[in-house]
Amino acid sequence: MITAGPATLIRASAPARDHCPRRGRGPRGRRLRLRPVDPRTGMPRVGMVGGGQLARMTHQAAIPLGQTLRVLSVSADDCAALVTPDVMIGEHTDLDALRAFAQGCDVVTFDHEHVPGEHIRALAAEGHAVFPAADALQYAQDKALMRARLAELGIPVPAFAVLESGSDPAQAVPAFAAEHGWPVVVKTARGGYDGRGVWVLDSVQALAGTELSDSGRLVLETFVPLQRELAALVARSPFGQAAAWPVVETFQQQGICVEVIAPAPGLADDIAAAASALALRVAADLGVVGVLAVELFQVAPHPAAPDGLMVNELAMRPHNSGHWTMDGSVTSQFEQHLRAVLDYPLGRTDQVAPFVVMGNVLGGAADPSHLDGSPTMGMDERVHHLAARFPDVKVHLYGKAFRPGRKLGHVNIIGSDLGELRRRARLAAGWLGDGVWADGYDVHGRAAPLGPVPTADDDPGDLDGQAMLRADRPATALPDRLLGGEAVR
Ligand code: AIR
Repeated sequence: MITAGPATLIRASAPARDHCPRRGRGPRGRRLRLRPVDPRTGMPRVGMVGGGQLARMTHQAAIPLGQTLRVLSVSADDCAALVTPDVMIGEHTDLDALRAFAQGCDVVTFDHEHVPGEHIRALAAEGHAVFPAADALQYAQDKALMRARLAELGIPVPAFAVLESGSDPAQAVPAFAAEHGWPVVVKTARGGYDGRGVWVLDSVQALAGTELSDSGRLVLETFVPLQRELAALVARSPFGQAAAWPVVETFQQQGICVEVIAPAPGLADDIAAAASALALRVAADLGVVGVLAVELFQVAPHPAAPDGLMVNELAMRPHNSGHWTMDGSVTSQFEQHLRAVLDYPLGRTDQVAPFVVMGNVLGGAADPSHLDGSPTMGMDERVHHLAARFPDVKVHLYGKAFRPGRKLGHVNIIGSDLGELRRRARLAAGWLGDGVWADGYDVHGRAAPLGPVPTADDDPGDLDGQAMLRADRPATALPDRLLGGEAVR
Protein backbone atom coordinates (compact mmCIF):
# COMPACT_ATOMS: atom_id res chain seq x y z
CA MET A 1 0.00 0.00 0.00
CA ILE A 2 1.27 3.44 -0.85
CA THR A 3 0.57 5.83 1.95
CA ALA A 4 0.53 9.55 1.53
CA GLY A 5 -0.88 12.61 3.24
CA PRO A 6 -4.38 11.99 4.47
CA ALA A 7 -5.85 14.23 1.79
CA THR A 8 -4.18 12.30 -0.97
CA LEU A 9 -5.76 9.55 -2.95
CA ILE A 10 -4.33 6.41 -1.48
CA ARG A 11 -3.96 3.27 -3.49
CA ALA A 12 -4.68 0.16 -1.49
CA SER A 13 -4.13 -2.94 -3.52
CA ALA A 14 -4.74 -1.67 -7.00
CA PRO A 15 -3.91 1.41 -9.03
CA ALA A 16 -6.41 4.01 -10.14
CA ARG A 17 -5.85 3.20 -13.81
CA ASP A 18 -8.85 2.91 -16.03
CA HIS A 19 -10.84 -0.23 -15.50
CA CYS A 20 -14.29 -0.92 -16.76
CA PRO A 21 -15.94 -3.98 -15.26
CA ARG A 22 -18.91 -3.48 -17.55
CA ARG A 23 -16.69 -4.36 -20.49
CA GLY A 24 -15.80 -7.79 -19.23
CA ARG A 25 -13.32 -8.80 -16.58
CA GLY A 26 -12.86 -7.85 -12.97
CA PRO A 27 -9.69 -7.51 -10.92
CA ARG A 28 -8.74 -11.16 -10.84
CA GLY A 29 -9.85 -11.93 -14.38
CA ARG A 30 -13.31 -12.73 -13.02
CA ARG A 31 -16.00 -12.10 -15.64
CA LEU A 32 -18.47 -9.59 -14.31
CA ARG A 33 -22.13 -9.41 -15.15
CA LEU A 34 -23.13 -6.74 -17.67
CA ARG A 35 -24.93 -3.94 -15.91
CA PRO A 36 -28.61 -3.39 -16.65
CA VAL A 37 -28.31 0.37 -17.05
CA ASP A 38 -31.34 2.69 -16.89
CA PRO A 39 -32.66 2.33 -20.48
CA ARG A 40 -33.84 5.95 -20.47
CA THR A 41 -30.33 7.32 -20.02
CA GLY A 42 -27.94 4.48 -20.70
CA MET A 43 -26.49 5.25 -17.27
CA PRO A 44 -26.45 3.19 -14.09
CA ARG A 45 -29.35 3.00 -11.70
CA VAL A 46 -28.25 2.72 -8.08
CA GLY A 47 -30.77 1.50 -5.52
CA MET A 48 -30.47 2.89 -2.00
CA VAL A 49 -32.45 1.19 0.74
CA GLY A 50 -33.73 3.84 3.12
CA GLY A 51 -35.17 7.25 2.35
CA GLY A 52 -33.42 9.46 4.89
CA GLN A 53 -31.10 12.41 4.44
CA LEU A 54 -28.20 10.25 3.34
CA ALA A 55 -30.23 8.96 0.39
CA ARG A 56 -31.40 12.48 -0.33
CA MET A 57 -27.84 13.78 -0.53
CA THR A 58 -26.72 10.73 -2.52
CA HIS A 59 -29.45 11.56 -5.01
CA GLN A 60 -28.01 15.05 -5.24
CA ALA A 61 -24.61 13.53 -6.13
CA ALA A 62 -26.12 11.07 -8.63
CA ILE A 63 -27.56 13.85 -10.77
CA PRO A 64 -24.31 15.31 -12.20
CA LEU A 65 -22.95 11.79 -12.70
CA GLY A 66 -25.94 11.15 -14.96
CA GLN A 67 -27.15 8.32 -12.75
CA THR A 68 -30.58 7.44 -11.48
CA LEU A 69 -31.00 6.87 -7.76
CA ARG A 70 -33.87 4.60 -6.81
CA VAL A 71 -34.92 4.76 -3.18
CA LEU A 72 -36.77 2.24 -1.03
CA SER A 73 -38.52 4.39 1.50
CA VAL A 74 -40.98 3.52 4.26
CA SER A 75 -42.97 6.67 3.64
CA ALA A 76 -43.61 9.02 0.73
CA ASP A 77 -42.74 11.88 3.10
CA ASP A 78 -39.21 10.68 3.87
CA CYS A 79 -36.52 13.16 2.89
CA ALA A 80 -35.23 11.27 -0.14
CA ALA A 81 -38.70 10.25 -1.30
CA LEU A 82 -39.51 13.95 -1.54
CA VAL A 83 -36.79 14.55 -4.12
CA THR A 84 -36.39 11.41 -6.20
CA PRO A 85 -39.04 10.34 -8.72
CA ASP A 86 -37.76 6.73 -8.67
CA VAL A 87 -39.09 5.86 -5.24
CA MET A 88 -40.63 2.61 -4.06
CA ILE A 89 -42.54 2.51 -0.81
CA GLY A 90 -41.74 -0.52 1.28
CA GLU A 91 -40.12 -1.82 4.41
CA HIS A 92 -36.42 -2.61 4.47
CA THR A 93 -37.23 -5.71 6.53
CA ASP A 94 -39.52 -7.14 3.82
CA LEU A 95 -37.55 -9.46 1.52
CA ASP A 96 -40.17 -9.33 -1.25
CA ALA A 97 -40.08 -5.54 -1.22
CA LEU A 98 -36.27 -5.66 -1.40
CA ARG A 99 -36.44 -8.13 -4.32
CA ALA A 100 -38.84 -5.96 -6.29
CA PHE A 101 -36.69 -2.94 -5.50
CA ALA A 102 -33.44 -4.57 -6.64
CA GLN A 103 -34.89 -5.52 -10.05
CA GLY A 104 -33.46 -3.12 -12.60
CA CYS A 105 -30.84 -1.69 -10.23
CA ASP A 106 -27.20 -2.04 -11.22
CA VAL A 107 -26.22 -2.11 -7.58
CA VAL A 108 -28.03 -1.89 -4.25
CA THR A 109 -26.61 0.04 -1.31
CA PHE A 110 -27.85 1.44 2.00
CA ASP A 111 -28.84 4.67 3.72
CA HIS A 112 -28.83 2.98 7.14
CA GLU A 113 -27.73 -0.23 8.81
CA HIS A 114 -31.10 -1.82 9.50
CA VAL A 115 -31.50 -4.26 6.59
CA PRO A 116 -31.28 -7.82 7.94
CA GLY A 117 -28.12 -9.64 6.84
CA GLU A 118 -30.07 -12.69 5.66
CA HIS A 119 -32.04 -10.50 3.24
CA ILE A 120 -28.84 -8.99 1.86
CA ARG A 121 -27.42 -12.49 1.41
CA ALA A 122 -30.61 -13.60 -0.36
CA LEU A 123 -30.38 -10.70 -2.83
CA ALA A 124 -26.71 -11.44 -3.50
CA ALA A 125 -27.47 -15.15 -3.99
CA GLU A 126 -30.10 -14.17 -6.56
CA GLY A 127 -27.44 -12.31 -8.58
CA HIS A 128 -27.85 -8.74 -7.39
CA ALA A 129 -24.77 -6.65 -6.72
CA VAL A 130 -25.13 -5.42 -3.13
CA PHE A 131 -22.50 -3.19 -1.52
CA PRO A 132 -21.39 -3.26 1.18
CA ALA A 133 -21.91 -7.02 1.25
CA ALA A 134 -23.56 -8.67 4.25
CA ASP A 135 -20.24 -10.12 5.43
CA ALA A 136 -18.79 -6.64 5.74
CA LEU A 137 -21.92 -4.82 6.86
CA GLN A 138 -22.45 -7.14 9.82
CA TYR A 139 -19.60 -5.36 11.60
CA ALA A 140 -21.42 -2.03 11.32
CA GLN A 141 -24.74 -3.62 12.30
CA ASP A 142 -23.56 -5.44 15.37
CA LYS A 143 -21.26 -3.73 17.86
CA ALA A 144 -20.42 -7.00 19.61
CA LEU A 145 -19.19 -8.54 16.34
CA MET A 146 -17.35 -5.34 15.47
CA ARG A 147 -15.51 -5.11 18.79
CA ALA A 148 -14.51 -8.77 18.66
CA ARG A 149 -13.31 -8.62 15.03
CA LEU A 150 -11.30 -5.42 15.50
CA ALA A 151 -9.71 -6.79 18.67
CA GLU A 152 -8.79 -9.93 16.69
CA LEU A 153 -7.16 -7.73 14.03
CA GLY A 154 -5.11 -6.03 16.75
CA ILE A 155 -6.88 -2.70 16.28
CA PRO A 156 -7.23 -0.78 19.57
CA VAL A 157 -10.77 -0.78 21.02
CA PRO A 158 -12.00 -0.05 24.56
CA ALA A 159 -12.04 -3.05 26.92
CA PHE A 160 -15.41 -4.72 26.40
CA ALA A 161 -17.61 -7.68 27.27
CA VAL A 162 -20.65 -9.06 25.46
CA LEU A 163 -23.79 -9.75 27.43
CA GLU A 164 -26.05 -12.23 25.64
CA SER A 165 -29.78 -11.47 25.74
CA GLY A 166 -31.41 -13.06 28.70
CA SER A 167 -28.35 -12.51 30.94
CA ASP A 168 -28.83 -10.36 33.96
CA PRO A 169 -27.31 -6.86 33.64
CA ALA A 170 -27.76 -6.38 37.40
CA GLN A 171 -25.00 -8.96 37.89
CA ALA A 172 -22.89 -8.45 34.79
CA VAL A 173 -22.53 -4.65 34.93
CA PRO A 174 -21.19 -4.52 38.53
CA ALA A 175 -18.91 -7.47 37.74
CA PHE A 176 -17.52 -5.59 34.71
CA ALA A 177 -17.14 -2.45 36.86
CA ALA A 178 -15.27 -4.43 39.51
CA GLU A 179 -12.68 -5.32 36.88
CA HIS A 180 -12.57 -2.09 34.84
CA GLY A 181 -14.10 0.57 37.13
CA TRP A 182 -17.11 2.87 36.80
CA PRO A 183 -18.56 4.38 34.72
CA VAL A 184 -19.59 1.50 32.50
CA VAL A 185 -20.84 2.25 29.01
CA VAL A 186 -23.64 -0.07 27.92
CA LYS A 187 -24.67 -0.24 24.28
CA THR A 188 -27.28 -2.31 22.50
CA ALA A 189 -25.36 -4.53 20.08
CA ARG A 190 -27.77 -3.73 17.25
CA GLY A 191 -30.02 -0.91 16.16
CA GLY A 192 -28.81 2.12 18.13
CA TYR A 193 -27.56 5.33 16.53
CA ASP A 194 -27.26 9.04 17.32
CA GLY A 195 -27.00 8.30 21.05
CA ARG A 196 -29.97 5.92 21.05
CA GLY A 197 -29.26 2.59 22.70
CA VAL A 198 -26.34 3.90 24.79
CA TRP A 199 -26.26 4.24 28.58
CA VAL A 200 -23.41 5.58 30.70
CA LEU A 201 -23.80 4.10 34.17
CA ASP A 202 -21.77 5.46 37.04
CA SER A 203 -23.04 3.19 39.80
CA VAL A 204 -25.16 0.14 40.59
CA GLN A 205 -28.00 2.52 41.45
CA ALA A 206 -27.95 3.95 37.92
CA LEU A 207 -28.92 0.52 36.62
CA ALA A 208 -32.39 0.96 38.01
CA GLY A 209 -34.54 2.89 35.60
CA THR A 210 -32.79 1.60 32.47
CA GLU A 211 -34.44 -0.90 30.16
CA LEU A 212 -31.32 -2.94 29.72
CA SER A 213 -32.93 -6.31 30.25
CA ASP A 214 -35.30 -5.72 27.29
CA SER A 215 -32.61 -4.50 24.92
CA GLY A 216 -31.28 -7.75 23.44
CA ARG A 217 -27.56 -8.44 23.29
CA LEU A 218 -25.49 -5.76 25.02
CA VAL A 219 -21.91 -4.62 24.85
CA LEU A 220 -20.33 -3.39 28.08
CA GLU A 221 -17.37 -1.07 27.66
CA THR A 222 -14.99 0.96 29.72
CA PHE A 223 -15.59 4.69 29.77
CA VAL A 224 -12.55 5.87 27.81
CA PRO A 225 -10.79 8.99 29.20
CA LEU A 226 -10.62 10.58 25.80
CA GLN A 227 -8.98 13.81 24.79
CA ARG A 228 -11.28 14.33 21.85
CA GLU A 229 -13.17 12.50 19.14
CA LEU A 230 -11.90 12.12 15.60
CA ALA A 231 -13.27 10.46 12.51
CA ALA A 232 -11.39 8.90 9.61
CA LEU A 233 -13.46 8.64 6.46
CA VAL A 234 -12.36 6.45 3.58
CA ALA A 235 -13.90 4.81 0.54
CA ARG A 236 -13.02 1.54 -1.14
CA SER A 237 -14.10 0.03 -4.44
CA PRO A 238 -14.49 -3.66 -5.38
CA PHE A 239 -11.40 -3.19 -7.55
CA GLY A 240 -9.49 -2.51 -4.34
CA GLN A 241 -8.84 1.18 -4.89
CA ALA A 242 -9.17 3.25 -1.75
CA ALA A 243 -9.15 6.92 -0.84
CA ALA A 244 -9.02 8.77 2.47
CA TRP A 245 -10.27 12.26 3.32
CA PRO A 246 -8.45 14.39 5.87
CA VAL A 247 -9.10 13.20 9.43
CA VAL A 248 -11.66 15.41 11.19
CA GLU A 249 -12.53 16.33 14.77
CA THR A 250 -16.13 15.72 15.77
CA PHE A 251 -18.12 17.18 18.65
CA GLN A 252 -21.08 15.41 20.24
CA GLN A 253 -23.86 16.52 22.57
CA GLN A 254 -26.01 13.83 24.17
CA GLY A 255 -24.56 11.35 21.71
CA ILE A 256 -25.49 13.41 18.65
CA CYS A 257 -22.88 14.98 16.42
CA VAL A 258 -23.18 18.76 16.49
CA GLU A 259 -20.02 20.00 14.81
CA VAL A 260 -17.19 18.72 12.60
CA ILE A 261 -13.92 20.47 11.80
CA ALA A 262 -11.81 19.44 8.82
CA PRO A 263 -8.97 18.87 9.24
CA ALA A 264 -8.82 18.07 12.97
CA PRO A 265 -7.06 21.15 14.40
CA GLY A 266 -3.56 20.55 15.67
CA LEU A 267 -3.51 16.85 14.81
CA ALA A 268 0.09 15.79 14.25
CA ASP A 269 0.76 14.60 10.70
CA ASP A 270 1.95 11.19 11.83
CA ILE A 271 -1.16 10.60 13.95
CA ALA A 272 -3.41 11.76 11.09
CA ALA A 273 -1.60 9.36 8.77
CA ALA A 274 -1.96 6.58 11.36
CA ALA A 275 -5.71 7.24 11.64
CA SER A 276 -6.13 7.13 7.85
CA ALA A 277 -4.02 3.98 7.60
CA LEU A 278 -6.12 2.38 10.37
CA ALA A 279 -9.36 3.16 8.52
CA LEU A 280 -7.97 1.91 5.20
CA ARG A 281 -6.88 -1.27 6.92
CA VAL A 282 -10.32 -1.80 8.45
CA ALA A 283 -11.89 -1.21 5.01
CA ALA A 284 -9.60 -3.74 3.36
CA ASP A 285 -9.69 -6.36 6.15
CA LEU A 286 -13.49 -6.28 6.47
CA GLY A 287 -13.99 -6.12 2.69
CA VAL A 288 -15.91 -2.86 2.78
CA VAL A 289 -17.15 -1.43 -0.52
CA GLY A 290 -18.37 2.16 -0.42
CA VAL A 291 -17.74 4.80 2.23
CA LEU A 292 -16.49 3.68 5.64
CA ALA A 293 -16.50 6.05 8.59
CA VAL A 294 -14.31 5.08 11.53
CA GLU A 295 -15.22 7.06 14.64
CA LEU A 296 -12.13 7.31 16.83
CA PHE A 297 -11.26 8.30 20.37
CA GLN A 298 -8.01 10.19 20.74
CA VAL A 299 -6.45 9.21 24.06
CA ALA A 300 -3.07 9.52 25.74
CA PRO A 301 -0.84 7.02 23.90
CA HIS A 302 -0.35 3.79 25.85
CA PRO A 303 0.97 0.33 24.99
CA ALA A 304 -2.42 -0.95 23.78
CA ALA A 305 -2.94 2.21 21.68
CA PRO A 306 0.52 3.50 20.76
CA ASP A 307 -0.82 6.18 18.40
CA GLY A 308 -3.38 7.28 20.97
CA LEU A 309 -6.24 6.12 18.74
CA MET A 310 -9.08 3.72 19.65
CA VAL A 311 -12.00 2.76 17.45
CA ASN A 312 -15.40 3.77 18.76
CA GLU A 313 -17.88 2.97 15.96
CA LEU A 314 -17.95 1.97 12.30
CA ALA A 315 -20.46 3.06 9.67
CA MET A 316 -20.46 1.65 6.14
CA ARG A 317 -22.28 4.40 4.30
CA PRO A 318 -21.94 8.16 3.99
CA HIS A 319 -21.69 9.52 7.51
CA ASN A 320 -22.36 12.72 9.41
CA SER A 321 -18.62 13.21 9.94
CA GLY A 322 -18.31 13.54 6.15
CA HIS A 323 -21.04 16.06 5.40
CA TRP A 324 -18.35 18.75 5.22
CA THR A 325 -17.08 17.15 1.99
CA MET A 326 -20.15 18.46 0.10
CA ASP A 327 -18.68 21.95 0.05
CA GLY A 328 -15.17 21.33 1.33
CA SER A 329 -13.62 18.54 -0.73
CA VAL A 330 -12.95 17.93 -4.42
CA THR A 331 -15.13 14.82 -4.14
CA SER A 332 -18.04 14.61 -1.72
CA GLN A 333 -18.60 11.44 0.28
CA PHE A 334 -21.91 10.94 -1.56
CA GLU A 335 -20.29 11.03 -5.00
CA GLN A 336 -17.49 8.79 -3.74
CA HIS A 337 -19.96 6.26 -2.38
CA LEU A 338 -21.63 6.09 -5.81
CA ARG A 339 -18.27 5.78 -7.55
CA ALA A 340 -17.19 3.04 -5.16
CA VAL A 341 -20.30 0.86 -5.31
CA LEU A 342 -20.27 1.13 -9.13
CA ASP A 343 -16.54 0.29 -9.19
CA TYR A 344 -15.61 3.55 -10.89
CA PRO A 345 -12.18 5.04 -10.20
CA LEU A 346 -12.42 7.16 -7.06
CA GLY A 347 -12.23 10.94 -6.92
CA ARG A 348 -9.65 13.10 -5.19
CA THR A 349 -10.28 13.84 -1.55
CA ASP A 350 -8.32 17.08 -1.10
CA GLN A 351 -9.83 19.90 0.90
CA VAL A 352 -10.69 23.00 -1.10
CA ALA A 353 -9.91 25.42 1.77
CA PRO A 354 -7.63 25.36 4.82
CA PHE A 355 -10.62 24.72 7.13
CA VAL A 356 -14.14 23.48 6.71
CA VAL A 357 -16.67 23.57 9.54
CA MET A 358 -19.94 21.65 9.53
CA GLY A 359 -22.68 22.44 12.00
CA ASN A 360 -25.68 20.16 12.43
CA VAL A 361 -29.12 21.73 12.47
CA LEU A 362 -30.93 19.96 15.29
CA GLY A 363 -34.54 20.56 16.16
CA GLY A 364 -34.63 22.75 19.31
CA ALA A 365 -36.89 22.32 22.32
CA ALA A 366 -39.92 23.63 20.46
CA ASP A 367 -40.72 24.11 16.81
CA PRO A 368 -40.17 27.82 16.14
CA SER A 369 -42.91 27.63 13.50
CA HIS A 370 -45.45 26.93 16.21
CA LEU A 371 -44.22 28.53 19.39
CA ASP A 372 -47.73 29.32 20.58
CA GLY A 373 -49.68 27.19 18.19
CA SER A 374 -49.45 29.74 15.38
CA PRO A 375 -46.78 30.07 12.72
CA THR A 376 -44.26 32.58 14.02
CA MET A 377 -40.96 31.90 12.31
CA GLY A 378 -41.11 29.15 9.71
CA MET A 379 -37.98 27.52 8.30
CA ASP A 380 -38.28 29.48 5.09
CA GLU A 381 -38.06 32.75 6.99
CA ARG A 382 -35.15 31.47 9.06
CA VAL A 383 -33.25 30.53 5.89
CA HIS A 384 -34.00 33.97 4.51
CA HIS A 385 -32.57 35.73 7.56
CA LEU A 386 -29.57 33.40 7.62
CA ALA A 387 -28.83 34.16 3.99
CA ALA A 388 -28.97 37.86 4.75
CA ARG A 389 -26.64 37.60 7.70
CA PHE A 390 -24.14 35.00 6.48
CA PRO A 391 -24.11 34.71 2.68
CA ASP A 392 -21.04 32.44 2.87
CA VAL A 393 -22.81 29.72 4.87
CA LYS A 394 -23.99 26.79 2.73
CA VAL A 395 -27.32 25.41 3.86
CA HIS A 396 -28.35 21.76 3.48
CA LEU A 397 -31.85 21.06 4.73
CA TYR A 398 -33.35 17.59 4.62
CA GLY A 399 -37.04 18.40 4.25
CA LYS A 400 -37.82 16.68 7.57
CA ALA A 401 -40.68 17.28 9.92
CA PHE A 402 -39.60 18.97 13.16
CA ARG A 403 -38.81 16.87 16.24
CA PRO A 404 -36.73 18.10 19.19
CA GLY A 405 -33.15 16.89 18.74
CA ARG A 406 -33.80 15.52 15.23
CA LYS A 407 -31.21 16.19 12.55
CA LEU A 408 -33.03 18.57 10.24
CA GLY A 409 -30.05 19.64 8.17
CA HIS A 410 -26.53 20.97 8.36
CA VAL A 411 -24.51 24.00 7.37
CA ASN A 412 -21.01 24.11 5.91
CA ILE A 413 -18.59 26.98 5.78
CA ILE A 414 -15.09 27.08 4.34
CA GLY A 415 -12.20 29.49 4.89
CA SER A 416 -9.02 30.03 6.83
CA ASP A 417 -10.05 31.74 10.09
CA LEU A 418 -11.15 28.71 12.09
CA GLY A 419 -12.49 30.67 15.06
CA GLU A 420 -14.69 32.79 12.82
CA LEU A 421 -15.86 29.79 10.80
CA ARG A 422 -16.90 27.99 13.99
CA ARG A 423 -18.68 31.04 15.30
CA ARG A 424 -20.70 31.43 12.13
CA ALA A 425 -21.43 27.72 11.77
CA ARG A 426 -22.73 27.51 15.36
CA LEU A 427 -24.82 30.63 15.08
CA ALA A 428 -26.23 29.54 11.74
CA ALA A 429 -27.01 25.96 12.80
CA GLY A 430 -28.56 27.11 16.09
CA TRP A 431 -30.67 29.72 14.35
CA LEU A 432 -32.04 27.24 11.82
CA GLY A 433 -32.73 24.65 14.52
CA ASP A 434 -34.49 26.73 17.13
CA GLY A 435 -35.08 30.17 15.64
CA VAL A 436 -32.81 31.88 18.18
CA TRP A 437 -29.55 33.71 17.43
CA ALA A 438 -27.37 32.63 20.34
CA ASP A 439 -25.55 35.97 20.32
CA GLY A 440 -28.73 38.02 20.65
CA TYR A 441 -28.61 39.30 17.08
CA ASP A 442 -31.90 40.91 16.13
CA VAL A 443 -33.03 40.14 12.61
CA HIS A 444 -34.74 43.50 12.46
CA GLY A 445 -31.49 45.24 13.25
CA ARG A 446 -32.76 47.17 16.25
CA ALA A 447 -30.60 45.63 18.93
CA ALA A 448 -27.92 43.81 16.98
CA PRO A 449 -24.70 43.93 18.97
CA LEU A 450 -22.12 45.51 16.67
CA GLY A 451 -24.73 45.55 13.91
CA PRO A 452 -24.10 47.23 10.61
CA VAL A 453 -24.42 50.97 10.53
CA PRO A 454 -26.88 51.81 7.75
CA THR A 455 -25.47 54.27 5.28
CA ALA A 456 -27.21 56.61 2.88
CA ASP A 457 -26.31 54.09 0.24
CA ASP A 458 -28.39 51.35 1.82
CA ASP A 459 -31.76 50.56 0.41
CA PRO A 460 -34.28 51.42 3.15
CA GLY A 461 -36.28 48.35 2.14
CA ASP A 462 -33.35 45.99 2.62
CA LEU A 463 -33.91 43.00 4.84
CA ASP A 464 -32.50 43.39 8.35
CA GLY A 465 -30.94 46.72 7.47
CA GLN A 466 -28.32 44.98 5.36
CA ALA A 467 -27.72 45.68 1.72
CA MET A 468 -29.35 43.16 -0.56
CA LEU A 469 -27.20 41.66 -3.28
CA ARG A 470 -28.85 43.32 -6.24
CA ALA A 471 -28.27 43.02 -9.94
CA ASP A 472 -27.24 46.65 -10.16
CA ARG A 473 -24.84 46.19 -7.26
CA PRO A 474 -23.00 42.92 -7.80
CA ALA A 475 -21.77 40.98 -4.79
CA THR A 476 -18.16 41.54 -5.71
CA ALA A 477 -18.60 45.30 -5.65
CA LEU A 478 -20.08 45.37 -2.16
CA PRO A 479 -17.90 46.47 0.72
CA ASP A 480 -16.73 43.56 2.86
CA ARG A 481 -18.72 44.67 5.86
CA LEU A 482 -21.90 44.04 3.92
CA LEU A 483 -20.80 40.63 2.74
CA GLY A 484 -21.10 37.84 5.25
CA GLY A 485 -21.51 39.76 8.43
CA GLU A 486 -17.92 40.89 8.97
CA ALA A 487 -19.42 43.74 10.96
CA VAL A 488 -22.59 41.87 11.83
CA ARG A 489 -21.68 40.13 15.01
N1 AIR B 1 -28.83 7.81 9.39
C1 AIR B 1 -28.63 6.49 9.28
N2 AIR B 1 -27.84 6.09 10.28
C2 AIR B 1 -27.52 7.14 11.01
C3 AIR B 1 -28.17 8.25 10.47
N3 AIR B 1 -28.13 9.49 10.92
C4 AIR B 1 -29.64 8.68 8.54
C5 AIR B 1 -30.28 7.92 7.40
C6 AIR B 1 -31.64 7.59 7.96
C7 AIR B 1 -31.95 8.85 8.71
O1 AIR B 1 -30.71 9.20 9.33
O2 AIR B 1 -30.34 8.76 6.28
O3 AIR B 1 -32.58 7.29 6.96
C8 AIR B 1 -33.02 8.69 9.77
O4 AIR B 1 -33.22 9.95 10.34
P1 AIR B 1 -34.41 10.22 11.42
O5 AIR B 1 -34.32 11.69 11.74
O6 AIR B 1 -35.67 9.87 10.71
O7 AIR B 1 -34.10 9.34 12.58
